[in-house]
Amino acid sequence: MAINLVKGQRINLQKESGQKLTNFCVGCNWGAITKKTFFGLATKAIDVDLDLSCILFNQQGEITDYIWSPLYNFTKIGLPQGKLDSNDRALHHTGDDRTGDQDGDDGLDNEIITVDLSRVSKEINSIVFFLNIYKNREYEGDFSGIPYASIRMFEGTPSKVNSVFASYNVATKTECVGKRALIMGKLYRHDGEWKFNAIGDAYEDPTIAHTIMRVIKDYSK
Ligand SMILES: [Ca+2]
Ligand SMILES: [Ca+2]
Repeated sequence: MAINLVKGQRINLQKESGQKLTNFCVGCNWGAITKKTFFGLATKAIDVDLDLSCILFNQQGEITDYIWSPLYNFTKIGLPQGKLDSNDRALHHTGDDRTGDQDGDDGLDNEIITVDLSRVSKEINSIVFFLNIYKNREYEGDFSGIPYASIRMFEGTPSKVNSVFASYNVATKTECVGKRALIMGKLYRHDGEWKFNAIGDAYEDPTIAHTIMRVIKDYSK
């Protein structure tokens, strides 16, 4: 049975078999909005662009590495160009999905960061995952307007889910109404073991740059 994460919950990365969860995917599944047109006779999909990202910190809480979409370029405000791999290659992002599921829930996650904890550089002490809504031309709303949006940790590959370890339902959370950014949670080392803290804090951040600055300031330790 997958763990249904509750805001603030801290969990051990231990499977029911007793083995440690080491190789897994952190993914987000969401759908485009279906809108009726022509007096309700036809439907049209409105693209929803969510972005899953993470920032890696050392023990001192200093930003050490990051993953966010390469389509973002914040060099003007002093943030580095986005990239899909961590420097140690332990984490990999499958790429920026800019539309969401167009034909209903396909059961697969639209953006995924694969994680191999055994390869994470020794200097990394925590990895904070977060989700943003990109304000595209079609959708400028909040999480509550999206038909479904969920985040989960699972074993398998981006195209095949073998076993869901934990999940968190974003679109149905009342605290996500009016919010466009979600600090999902943090993988962190504690006494030599990796653990996960389901932070679940939602914010009205207008852009991902605001959330990046927020994570660096408030979630680094
Ligand atoms: Ca996206
Ligand atoms: Ca999907």
